[in-house]
Amino acid sequence: MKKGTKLPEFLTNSGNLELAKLLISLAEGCKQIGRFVNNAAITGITGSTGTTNVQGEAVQKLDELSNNILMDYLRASETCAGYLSEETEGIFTLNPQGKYTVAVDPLDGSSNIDVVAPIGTIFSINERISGHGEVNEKDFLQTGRATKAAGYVVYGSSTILVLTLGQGVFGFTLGTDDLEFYLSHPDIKTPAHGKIYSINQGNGVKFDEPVKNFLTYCTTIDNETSRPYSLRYIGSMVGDLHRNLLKGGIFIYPANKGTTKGKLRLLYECIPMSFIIEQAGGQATDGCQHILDIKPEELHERSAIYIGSRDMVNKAMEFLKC
Ligand code: P6P
Repeated sequence: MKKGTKLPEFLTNSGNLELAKLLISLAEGCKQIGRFVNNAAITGITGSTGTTNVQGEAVQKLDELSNNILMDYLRASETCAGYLSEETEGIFTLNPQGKYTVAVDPLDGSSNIDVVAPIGTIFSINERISGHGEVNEKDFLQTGRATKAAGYVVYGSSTILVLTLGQGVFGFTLGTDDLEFYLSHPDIKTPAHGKIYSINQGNGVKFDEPVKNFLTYCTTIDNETSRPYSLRYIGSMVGDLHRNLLKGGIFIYPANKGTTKGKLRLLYECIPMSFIIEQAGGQATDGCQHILDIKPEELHERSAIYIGSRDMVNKAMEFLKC
C-alpha cells in the first residue's frame, strides 16, 4: 500500500468490511478526542473531575470525555458488540448483533495534558465468543494471541494512528487541513537493538535485584554494545513506546515491592502494545512469559511489562532468569 493512501481505502482493501467499519468509527472518535486535547487549555477541560476510577486514580475531565466519545462512535459503528475501558468498572453491550469487542484506554497518560507531553488512545479488538446478545466477561478475557486488531493514536507534535490487523504495522498521520488520516509509515519494523531504556528510575529503591542488575548493565560503558544507553521516560506509555518503536529501545514497568503485578493494565495497555510490537519484530514479556500468552483472569488486572527491541528484551530476560 503506497504512502498517502487514506485510512478508509487502506481498511476497505483489507477485505474485512465489518472490522473496517469499526476502525473507521474508532478513528473518527479519536479525531474528536484530538480536537478536545488540542483546545483543552482554551476550553478549560484540563484538570480532574474530582472522581476516581476503578483503578483508584483521579479521573481527568478529558479521560471522561474521551471515554464517552469512543462509546458513542463505537455504538454508531453497529459492529462493536462490547466495550471495556480503563474508565469503566464493568463491560457494556453497545450492539447486541455486533461481532467485535473493544478494550480501550481512552486517554493514556492524561496527567500529562496540562504540560503538553504526548498522550494517547490505546485499543485492542477481539471477536466476541458469546455469539450474539449481551456480551460477557469471557468475550474480553481472551489471550493476546486472539487479538484481531490493535493500535494507538498518539496526540503529540502530530497526531498519528499506529495500527496492525495482524499483517504488519502501519502508521497514519492526521492531515490538519482536511482531518484525514494518510498512510505515512508503511510496514513499521522496530530495530532489533536500540540505545534507549525507559523506566521510572525514581522507583529504583523498590526494584528487585535482577531489575537493578539489568539497569546497571544498561548504564555500564561498553562501546561494542553502544552502552551506556540513554534513559528516555516521559511517563506516558504511548509516547514512550511510539519513540522506542521507531528508534529501538526497551520500556520496562516492572513488578516491585510496591506493585506486585506492576502498574499497567493487561487488557487495554499491555496486550495491544505487545501485539503491535511483535508485529513490528520486537517482543514483550512480563519478565517470565510473553504478554500475548498470558490468560487474563480479571478485566482490570495489571501486569509487569518488558517491551521493545527483540535483543534488548532478551538481554533483560537473561537477568530475570524466571
Ligand atoms: P509512573 C500513565 O498514568 C501510565 O498509565 C502510563 O501511560 C505510563 O507509562 C505510566 O502510567 C507512568 O507511571 O508510575 O512512572 O508515573
